[in-house]
Amino acid sequence: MRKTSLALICALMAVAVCAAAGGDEGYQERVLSYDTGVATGFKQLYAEAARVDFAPVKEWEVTYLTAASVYARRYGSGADPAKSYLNVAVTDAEGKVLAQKLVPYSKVSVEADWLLVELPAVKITEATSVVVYPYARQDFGVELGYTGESKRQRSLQGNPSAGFQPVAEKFDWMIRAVVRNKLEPLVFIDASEISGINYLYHDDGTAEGFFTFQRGGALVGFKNMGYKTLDDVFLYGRVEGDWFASKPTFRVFLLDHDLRVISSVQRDYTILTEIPHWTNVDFPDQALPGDFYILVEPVSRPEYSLLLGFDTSGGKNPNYYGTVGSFLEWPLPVLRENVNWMVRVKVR
Ligand SMILES: [Ca+2]
Repeated sequence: MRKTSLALICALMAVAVCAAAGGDEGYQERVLSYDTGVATGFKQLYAEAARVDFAPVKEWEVTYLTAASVYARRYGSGADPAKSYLNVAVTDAEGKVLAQKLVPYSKVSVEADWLLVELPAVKITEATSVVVYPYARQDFGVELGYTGESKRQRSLQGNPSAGFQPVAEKFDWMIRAVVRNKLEPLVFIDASEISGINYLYHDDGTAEGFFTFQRGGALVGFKNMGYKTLDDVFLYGRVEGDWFASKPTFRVFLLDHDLRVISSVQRDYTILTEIPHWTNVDFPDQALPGDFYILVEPVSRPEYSLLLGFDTSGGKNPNYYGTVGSFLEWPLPVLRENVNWMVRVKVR
């Protein structure tokens, strides 16, 4: 009896783990490392670099490397530590540099410590290396910490011309990779910050769904009520697919009451992320006509898409699907009367 219930609990736990690992995974961040965290020694590298190879996180759909962490200490004197640099790079298996940063020696403590080096985010799909070139000298430099004896050699030493070899002493460099499964929004705009006076909108601030289009876009009508100027358009959405590598763009239009273009702005998908959030598109000092429309054309493709949020609190607002000059047939499974595109404008 006891055995049965234990087995049942285990089975339930397995199901729970599977559900957690499923497609709609939440935001996660990890630090990948092989070292034990306690330095057993330091090594000075003159014309060579220290390299550690990392693999993408298996359970994640996508792995982004966003920073490296290096345990190091500065020694010696004879040069200005603000004008000497170590080079921290991320490279692919062929040694091609994917991201890089020069870090002044002055950022490295004389006492040994972890140095966090933030890097331009890199999507890693195969073994990827973090490479640290200290450019040290005997009398002045930065030396790198290492730990214990390693059973699996992922620490290497060398340079691009001579090649990299596993470290002869079989230790692990104290070099770590900071990874995440999604790119976080840089700025969070709360719906309450874009509500009230000077903001026109039909949505209630929470998305009940998302939709995207390869042609045409979300069209929202606004009654002017005496405002003269448009400052910003805010939209709530997210991006998915191969947007990070392909660097697609989309367009936001200001249209007059006859759907003629007054102005338009093009933006990169990168102003959104895989986590839905509000982002703003600047229309600096744009004179407004009477009533107007905002059109957001996501220009999605099979390999990537920009999904725009919609709210279904309803209320017969002027929300449409269309393009410059025309309304198009409503493509959503949800009734048009119930949809409010999450598109807001700041006016004055
Ligand atoms: Ca809602």
